[in-house]
Amino acid sequence: MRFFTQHGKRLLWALGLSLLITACDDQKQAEPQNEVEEIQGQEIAVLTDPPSVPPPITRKHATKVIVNLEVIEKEMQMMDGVSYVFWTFGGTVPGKFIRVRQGDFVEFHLKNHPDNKLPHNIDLHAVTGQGGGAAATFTAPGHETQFSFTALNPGLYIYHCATAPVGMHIGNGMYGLILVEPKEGLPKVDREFYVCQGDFYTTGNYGDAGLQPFDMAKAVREEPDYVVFNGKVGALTGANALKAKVGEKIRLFVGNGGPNLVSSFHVIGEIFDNVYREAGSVPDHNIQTTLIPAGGASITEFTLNVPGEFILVDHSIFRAFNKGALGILSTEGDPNKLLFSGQQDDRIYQPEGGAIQSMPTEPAPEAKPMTKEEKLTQGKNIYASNCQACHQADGKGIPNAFPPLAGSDYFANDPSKAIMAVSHGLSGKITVNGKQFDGVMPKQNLSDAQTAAVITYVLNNFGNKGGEVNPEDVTKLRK
Ligand code: HEC
Ligand SMILES: [Cu+2]
Repeated sequence: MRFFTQHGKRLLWALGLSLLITACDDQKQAEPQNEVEEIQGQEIAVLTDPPSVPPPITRKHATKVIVNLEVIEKEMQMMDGVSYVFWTFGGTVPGKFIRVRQGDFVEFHLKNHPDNKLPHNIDLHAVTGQGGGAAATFTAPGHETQFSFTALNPGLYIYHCATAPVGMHIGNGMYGLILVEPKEGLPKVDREFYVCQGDFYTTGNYGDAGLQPFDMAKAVREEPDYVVFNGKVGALTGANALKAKVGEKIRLFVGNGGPNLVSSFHVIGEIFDNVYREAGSVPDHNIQTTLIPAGGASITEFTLNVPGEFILVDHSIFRAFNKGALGILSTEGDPNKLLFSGQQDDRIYQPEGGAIQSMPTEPAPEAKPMTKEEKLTQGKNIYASNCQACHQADGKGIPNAFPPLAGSDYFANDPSKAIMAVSHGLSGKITVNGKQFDGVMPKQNLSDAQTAAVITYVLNNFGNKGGEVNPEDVTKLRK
């Protein structure tokens, strides 16, 4: 009896084990394969500065790859006129782009330049192992450390410094991307670019000139002064814009170093044909905006069908237009009017019809000449609904954007200049009260009587010196 029970137990145990083994087998099939390949030969990794990417890997086998990365603490521009002491992997923000193949055996050397003041290390998200290599690479200034790992999982991974205070090391620019290409490689494209977003915290506000120290309190509150692509306001605009041609297939390797913000990455005027969301292995299609976590990445691909200046933004849009998260992909080539026409028409739109805007019993205001009093009352309303959004309720405008109408010397001695601005629009460099403006004021779709009213209102308010404009004055200038 005793024997039978024991035997039965053993039988059950064996059955359970074999079930477990079968289950494991099934699981193995469903999960990505990452068994270790035989290593053949060795090479030194080609590392590139943003926005360049090392060439695609054509090898069909795993190899030993030696990566030499040097930490450099150095002063660079955060924006023209604003400098900052960045801590970098390789002298740039983001750091050098590293490209290896799945299965590669990576021998990693981290060098901390002797002129640096602090110890640093590296946590590569591509590493399976303690701290992503952080403790293994803790490196004092003037030292070099080494560790190795096998790149098991393909994907695009952030690497960053993980030396305490970690937020400060990342916040000073210590991050970059490492691509582990799948064994079969990535589909061929015409151009690849390296873009990485980061948020920065300075004692001064956005644009305050000079050398700006890191502001720990702002970083803890997650209130960045700068949110930028590739370490600087304008790193990807003007002469630094990314360049491509119509018909080309583009791949963007986009990372987000943080330290705090999540990016809503978008390219204005493009739709991503493929997005490897969070840099996973299977692409989604037809994506407009993709979220990139802090400490994460995304691969986006699209074909350029028409020429234009395609604008890369974090679609948390104040970051783009007020904190720097804006880049340009400048695309040359022949237009295709069928795919995109550009503006084809601009005409007056009056849903109620031009004449029905007054009570039928009263004569239309434009027919009966307005008294100055009437102009002031009507002008006030026109100002509130047509001008105030830009020139502000107090007429003082917004520095560097919208010039003041209050005490403006631009039209003080010649109200026709104000009439011209409203009836024709105004653009290009102008000086108002000693300040230069270079904006665009759209032409205002107002009738001659309405224009006369609003300018009379402006002339008699905001500390201006008075006067009156008649519809005929506008009619004359309108031509
Ligand atoms: C969309 C924003 C916008 C709106 C709306 C707008 N303006 Fe302007 N305005 C501007 C800009 C920008 C300039 C400067 C253009 C330049 O730099 O060449 C300007 C310049 C002017 C100027 C000459 C410069 C100065 O300060 O004296 C006058 C006068 C003026 N606007 C009046 C008006 C009036 C009146 C209205 C409403 C009927 C109006 N604007 C509506 C943006 C706007
Ligand atoms: Cu560091």
